[in-house]
Amino acid sequence: SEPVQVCAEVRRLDAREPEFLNTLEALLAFEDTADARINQAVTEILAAVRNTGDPAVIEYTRRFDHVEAHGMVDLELPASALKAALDSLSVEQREALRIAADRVRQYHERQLAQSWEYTEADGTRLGQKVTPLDRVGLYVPGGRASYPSSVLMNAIPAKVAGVGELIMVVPTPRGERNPLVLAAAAITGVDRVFTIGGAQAVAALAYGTQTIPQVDKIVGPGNAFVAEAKRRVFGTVGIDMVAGPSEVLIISDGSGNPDWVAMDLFAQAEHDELAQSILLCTDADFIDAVAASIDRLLPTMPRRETIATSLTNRGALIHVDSLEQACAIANRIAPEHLELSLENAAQWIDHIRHAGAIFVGHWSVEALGDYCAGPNHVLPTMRSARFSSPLGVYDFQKRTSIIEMSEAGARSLGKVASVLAHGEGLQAHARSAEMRVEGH
Ligand code: HSO
Ligand code: ZN
Repeated sequence: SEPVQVCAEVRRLDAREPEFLNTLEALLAFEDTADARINQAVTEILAAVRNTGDPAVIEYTRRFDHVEAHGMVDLELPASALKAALDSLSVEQREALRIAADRVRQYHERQLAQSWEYTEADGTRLGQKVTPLDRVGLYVPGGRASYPSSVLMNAIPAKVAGVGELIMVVPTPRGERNPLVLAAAAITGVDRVFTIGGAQAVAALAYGTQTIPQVDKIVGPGNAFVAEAKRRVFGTVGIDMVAGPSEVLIISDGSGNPDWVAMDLFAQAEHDELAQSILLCTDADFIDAVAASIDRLLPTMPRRETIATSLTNRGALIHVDSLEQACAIANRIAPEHLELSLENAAQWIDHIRHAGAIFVGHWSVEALGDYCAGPNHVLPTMRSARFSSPLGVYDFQKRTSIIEMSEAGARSLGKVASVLAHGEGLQAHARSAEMRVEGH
């Protein structure tokens, strides 16, 4: 598209300034606003779908997506429609989806946890049994943020885990379908697809309707209504994380090409006006070069308005003293994506404790990770990398403890349990343990 004058006033900061940490905190702060209007709407939708099921889903789909359905059959896509979507792609697109899917599958197969058990000297056996979830719902947004790559990233770990049935929901506003999304569903073996969305789709999956089976967990990104609905049904079903805007932090030692760095910052910023792209660099001249690259390249980007808003409001180019200082700041930020744009990048991995994904060296760009490197692109945002992990096979598996006491084991441990039970004032606990000690 035509170059147009837009510019991003990306703030320049210096980590040596006394106020720096406060400035950084203010920059990272993000209010996850669940406003009253959204709360109210979600409350109504959840109740209506819970009470009447299919008719409520059909009515909300008419109202919000402008799709007329006479019954739920009109809102379910048959396997033939998914197959047709796959066939409608160019050879190049189909191949790209296949290669990406294969690489993501290979990576995730290594995450499969196995059941284990061990036997003690007296014959007592203890173990942990791992089972996949029975049924999972995958939410896929419609419109601008409808990413086929996210279908791969959510569906593949579920399938690798052995989830019994994977049900996808995707709104099709005014009947408009995204063939790449449906093709990704076909490739990954999604079992059923309903063309519904919003809080009504989350409610249908969480409570079940006459047609839509109740699931055990709901995963996938969505707008504010979807996020709020997921929060509210949590407990009835499991959910993945409620993700914030996407973030990238790049650590540079001034090596490499400033255009690459600028474009990597853009790649995050083009997702969303609230997305966050930050550069930490030890070399002031290189920061100038990146700023010049931003000015030159921004007008050529189709999403320049979004990029400019994101970079201006939430971006920063930060001069740091040393790579040690950069790593300390990175650990404080706990970014979703961290690029180590460094000469000897691998030797800095050990300095990073908190990040969703670390991209090591100039060739390891986030865009490859977003689509096809293999690891998951659903990553902890809003500093939650301090305590959580990328989406993985483990999110679709659960664990059950197995306790098989031998007689000798029960007789001896019964005494231990009895003492502790008395200490807690729980006589029935104590007696039931003592009965095993006595053996009659
Ligand atoms: N960067 C996004 C994932 C994505 N990018 C999807 C392109 N498509 C969050 O990690
Ligand atoms: Zn991305």
